[in-house]
Amino acid sequence: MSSPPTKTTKNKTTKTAPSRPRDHLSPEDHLEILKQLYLARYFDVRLIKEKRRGRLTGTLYSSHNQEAILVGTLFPLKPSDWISPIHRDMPAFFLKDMRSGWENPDRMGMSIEEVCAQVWCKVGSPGRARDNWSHIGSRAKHIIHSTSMLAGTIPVAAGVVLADRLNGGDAVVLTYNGEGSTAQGVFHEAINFAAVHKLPVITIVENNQWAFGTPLELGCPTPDVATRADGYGIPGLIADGQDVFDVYDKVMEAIEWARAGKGPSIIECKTFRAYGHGDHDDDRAAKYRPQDEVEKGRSRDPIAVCKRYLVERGYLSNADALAFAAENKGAQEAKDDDFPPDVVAYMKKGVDYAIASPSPPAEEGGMWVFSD
Ligand SMILES: Cc1ncc(C[n+]2csc(CCOP(=O)(O)OP(=O)(O)O)c2C)c(N)n1
Ligand SMILES: [Mg+2]
Repeated sequence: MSSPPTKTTKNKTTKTAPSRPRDHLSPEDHLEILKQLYLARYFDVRLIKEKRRGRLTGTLYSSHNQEAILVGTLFPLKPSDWISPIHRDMPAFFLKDMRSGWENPDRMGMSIEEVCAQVWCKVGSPGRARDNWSHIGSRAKHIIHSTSMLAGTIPVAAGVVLADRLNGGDAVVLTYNGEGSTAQGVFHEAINFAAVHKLPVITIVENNQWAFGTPLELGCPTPDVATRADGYGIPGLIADGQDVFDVYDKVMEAIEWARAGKGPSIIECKTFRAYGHGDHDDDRAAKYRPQDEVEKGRSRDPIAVCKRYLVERGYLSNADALAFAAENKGAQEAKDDDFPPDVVAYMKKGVDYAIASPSPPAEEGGMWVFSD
């Protein structure tokens, strides 16, 4: 077997490293990536505010502080590639294939209207009010339906790309998982299967240090989840989950490896869960997590890290970097003025659509459950 592209190593960011995948991105791509970070953050901020106004029911699972993982993993994909998001990844449903145009109805991602209708439990949502969150998918858009069984989507993803390969395709699949899900038996079985059959399954582990109320050291025997890749003979990469371009580089490396027929990879993105497990857990999380740990974990805001890099590279002026200041602000502090107006307007379309949409009729309750 040929050796993996990168051994399991701690992330080392070298400013002058030649020809990293990011170096092939245009200045416009760099600015688009920043814009998408703002959008993912604004989605979260806006929903938290809506919930506090009493306009939403159900639980919100915040991706605050983890946006660089979503944007950095989705940006390198081809439209025909597959994704398999779960509860922490709600913006992934609309961020997928945004490079084909935010407003493009044919792009291979869900519209902001569909995703907001899902959150508001309205007609026009993929789940038609059976859930307010991520239990959705779209075969047409190549988004594998999310389930609540942690790591349970990895074998499904392996099957999807196996079928694609048998049909002559070259699609890869990104599966999203928290570090907690790596303790599941199915995590091992699915990656073992993918490794044996050299399937293009890229397992993203969002290591945010907490699995509900369980800290990393009580769920994982090693601080680096990526080392588990060694047991399957596949690459295990560690990315700085606060740095969208480091995530992008590592995912590109895994995609090239997978498309060349060499098989799966695990990419562990180091990050920190900003809030409680869900908004129902915020008050408890404030008690079970030491305040200094939370402050440290939130101190490298992915928007700030991205902006700093863009300024250093000359893609963003200092004045433009200062124009919007969403970074290092909680949902209550952040105002619409802290975000680019097109980001606010895009989300508003989704929210307005959802609020104006009717609820599904009660008779629909048995749909998809009982056959006629
Ligand atoms: C097999 C299984 N066990 C338990 C649960 C309940 N549960 C839902 S989310 C969660 C914590 C997940 O933590 P992690 O995988 O680290 O993801 P995070 O929420 O931190 O993003 C648990 C225990 C579940 N959904 N599935
Ligand atoms: Mg976690």
